[in-house]
Amino acid sequence: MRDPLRPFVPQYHGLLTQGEERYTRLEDLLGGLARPVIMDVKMGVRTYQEDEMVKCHREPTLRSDMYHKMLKADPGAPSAEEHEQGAVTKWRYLRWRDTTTSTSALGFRIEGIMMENGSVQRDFRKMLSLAQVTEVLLYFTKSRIDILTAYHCRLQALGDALDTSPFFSSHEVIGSSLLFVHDHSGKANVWMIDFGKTTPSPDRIRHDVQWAEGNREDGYLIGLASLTSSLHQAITLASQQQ
Ligand code: I3P
Repeated sequence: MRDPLRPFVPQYHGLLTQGEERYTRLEDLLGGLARPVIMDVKMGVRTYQEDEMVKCHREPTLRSDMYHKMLKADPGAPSAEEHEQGAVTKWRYLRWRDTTTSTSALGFRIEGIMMENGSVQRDFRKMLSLAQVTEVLLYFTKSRIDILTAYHCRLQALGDALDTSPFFSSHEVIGSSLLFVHDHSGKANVWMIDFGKTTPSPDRIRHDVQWAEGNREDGYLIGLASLTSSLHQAITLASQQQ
């Protein structure tokens, strides 16, 4: 891959076959980090593909597991009909997740954080505003300006690479994450991961406009701009605190 995005994705080390199973070998993104602190941020203004929406309208498949996840988070979220059938379609669930988190409004959502003691937090549904995200970033980095600055620089470099990447302009990038990793020594990096729902597009994708049915836009750059701005705010606040 000669694309400018190459330094931002894990290196590919080929396929490995063990018995009946085939594995893809990828670079260990946590290599060289002592007790890493990790944050997964799902990018874009939507996390479902247009095809998933079309399929749901044509031949809806009901998912009771997703109904129960929805019910647990907000008993009032399912409609009367969904309560009756005890299930929702996947598209309905993914859309609900997008509109009740910062995905639709900010173009990204924090999916989970693992701190250096191994504790994992996954419930960031109430983090809807940029100010709330900034608070999470300060918590995640323990307000360390060196780490926040390293992340900010890396996101700026990613933005430059995305601007010139032929891969990016020709693909719809859905459900992909940015993985933030650092440790107490101050090593910090950001990687693009999860391309399971990234598909080639016949038309050029801008990534910086809202999605409308048929335009295939994912809003990835809307999310990157919000995230970069939140990091900038975090650096300002951390500097004032010290
Ligand atoms: C899951 C999340 C995943 C999705 C998965 C959902 O919901 O949206 O991205 O997998 O679908 O259950 P949550 O994070 O709220 O638990 P895909 O990205 O592959 O669609 P699945 O259950 O069909 O795997």
